[in-house]
Amino acid sequence: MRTQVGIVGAGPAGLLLSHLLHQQGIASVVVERRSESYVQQRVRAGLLEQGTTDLLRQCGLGERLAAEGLVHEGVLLRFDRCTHRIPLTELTGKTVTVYGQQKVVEDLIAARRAADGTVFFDADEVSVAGVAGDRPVIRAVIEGRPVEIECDFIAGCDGSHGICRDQIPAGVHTQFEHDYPFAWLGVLAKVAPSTDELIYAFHGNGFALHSLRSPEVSRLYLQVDPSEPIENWPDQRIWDELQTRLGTDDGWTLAEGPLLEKGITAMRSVVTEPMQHGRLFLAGDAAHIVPPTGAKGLNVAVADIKVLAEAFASWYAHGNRDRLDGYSQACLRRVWRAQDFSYWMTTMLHRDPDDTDEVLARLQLSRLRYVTESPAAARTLAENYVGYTTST
Ligand code: RFL
Ligand code: PHB
Repeated sequence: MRTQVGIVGAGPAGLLLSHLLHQQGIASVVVERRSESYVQQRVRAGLLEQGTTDLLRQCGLGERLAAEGLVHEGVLLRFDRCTHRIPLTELTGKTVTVYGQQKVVEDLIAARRAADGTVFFDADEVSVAGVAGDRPVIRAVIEGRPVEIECDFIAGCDGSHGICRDQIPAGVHTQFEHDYPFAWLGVLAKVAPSTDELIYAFHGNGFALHSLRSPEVSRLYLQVDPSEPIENWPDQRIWDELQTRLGTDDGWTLAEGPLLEKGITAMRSVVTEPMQHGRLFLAGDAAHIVPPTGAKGLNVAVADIKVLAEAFASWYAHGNRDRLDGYSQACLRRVWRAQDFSYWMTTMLHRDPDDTDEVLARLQLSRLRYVTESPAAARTLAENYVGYTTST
């Protein structure tokens, strides 16, 4: 089999790349190791920056987004049992939209299907070879048969546990990594959200986040110890802890409901530099991971794909490799800005288990008060939260 761009991974990054390439008349094949239903049901991100929704609209994926996306003009910070609003739109002119990553993936799969795009789900033994030469290949076992796909280029969109990153030789790339001493327990609850805007809460017991998915479904998160098994968190303990951490003195109440899903995710910051080698280009979580507190992961993945799709278009239309050669450099400034913002939000809002004398907690409270009192500081948060576009 032959194609122009072979794509490993059918997450939002891989599917969006395939969709954008198709719109430029460039052929691609997507190879995914999981089943289609697994990929469509995986509960993850929820918050899209305006740059992301603009791109989705421009490439023909705006219809359901307009009908079901919840557009937000502000975000709430809660500490000392009080709520403080950061007016995002007033401060930046931009909005953010709550639209589950699952829906983005569903929309992309529907678009690829409508265009007769090739997406192989349930692929076994996926491997990649020859990225330093002229004819890289993706090999896999698909429906029990070995398949070899010859490509002009390979896009590694296979997430944080993928195989593509390992194709960059150790001496050629550097992996920057930082682990955090906390994890997130995330739940999806069948109950109307108790808030119209996201609430990020700092509490002595740890961080909590109240997000939304739809008028009937809430998404909530709790900071937990990364070593703690999910079995330690029966549903009622989760609600009790959410009530404690999100509690206020102004009469606000948190409605409880049945939990549809729950899972624990460790928090890490990772960046691979450069994000390319020979004919291999990494994008999204395959190249970088951010802690979720800044809601940046999916948005940075989409930003990578925009740059990469334009670089492929420039190569295939004009034979010009400059944009492909400059891909990594073009992406990394934004990646590090997202890393810094995510680190800043994370350390401002999580309770550090080693902070026994509570010095850090005092500093965090001071920072939170500053961010909610000073228009300059609030603007810094707002412009990063809605998506800061660096000048080159
Ligand atoms: P994905 O989504 O992980 O997709 C990678 C795909 O590659 C497949 N794969 C392979 N396929 C073939 N062969 C192999 N050897 C393969 N190995 C892996 C996988 O099965 C998968 O289908 O990466 P992608 O496309 O780069 O997308 C990145 C986003 O998924 C991620 O950054 C976000 O979900 C992060 N994130 C958030 N981002 C936001 O922008 N806003 C948010 O509000 C937000 N909240 C979150 C999040 C991530 C979370 N978790 C669970 C990590 C909240 C959470 C809890
Ligand atoms: C989500 O809705 O899943 C979500 C929202 C904001 C974040 C992280 C996750 O910072």
